[in-house]
Amino acid sequence: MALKLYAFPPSPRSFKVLWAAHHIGIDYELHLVDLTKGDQRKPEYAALNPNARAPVIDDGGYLLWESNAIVEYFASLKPQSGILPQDPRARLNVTKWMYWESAHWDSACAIFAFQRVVKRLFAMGDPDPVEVERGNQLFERAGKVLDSELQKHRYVAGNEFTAADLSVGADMCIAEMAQFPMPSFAGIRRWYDGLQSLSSWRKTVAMQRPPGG
Ligand SMILES: N[C@@H](CCC(=O)N[C@@H](CS)C(=O)NCC(=O)O)C(=O)O
Repeated sequence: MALKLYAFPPSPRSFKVLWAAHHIGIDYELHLVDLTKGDQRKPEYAALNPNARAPVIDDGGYLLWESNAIVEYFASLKPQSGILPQDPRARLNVTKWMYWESAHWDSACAIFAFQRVVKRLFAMGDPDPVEVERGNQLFERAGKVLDSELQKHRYVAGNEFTAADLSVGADMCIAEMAQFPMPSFAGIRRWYDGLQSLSSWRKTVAMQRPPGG
């Protein structure tokens, strides 16, 4: 039975798990959670994810929500992918970045996503300049940390592509649309150019068009 992946492909957290599945070769059956129609608030969806948010997976009755946990689950299904190192210290270096993504990077990126993409999609008015400025400050603070690492090595957690790149990189799927303020971040730009050249990234981007868009 194919693993069921409930997602809204245009959104970065859904992009993350779709990209991870494509990158390491996880077969899935896509179930669209159309956030523009409020699918996430339907009672049958709440039974899968009580947070009423996407994504969630159902693997033969095993339910898992939180995009970073789903990426870890995929990695455990394909240990040969090498995206989660076996050595505990190397592995925690990857896990650390996934926590960082959830706590700091996602929060900064989400401000631009909401102000510049979601508000337009739902006709909720212009971006709020106070919120955009808060986003600029959070993005600058977190971006500096990421950029300095990416000036030292090729990928987020070292010179190998890992789950940390899938986690932190997925937020970049709306970098242009949401106008992330990153002109000074040469390390992030170089890394992001590399991500965009991956066939797994391009396959996922092709799914991003909003329903009816
Ligand atoms: N921390 C969660 C965040 C999930 C999340 O907020 N998903 C958004 C889309 S990117 C959502 O479903 N929003 C719908 C809503 O808030 O009604 C994860 O990484 O899976």
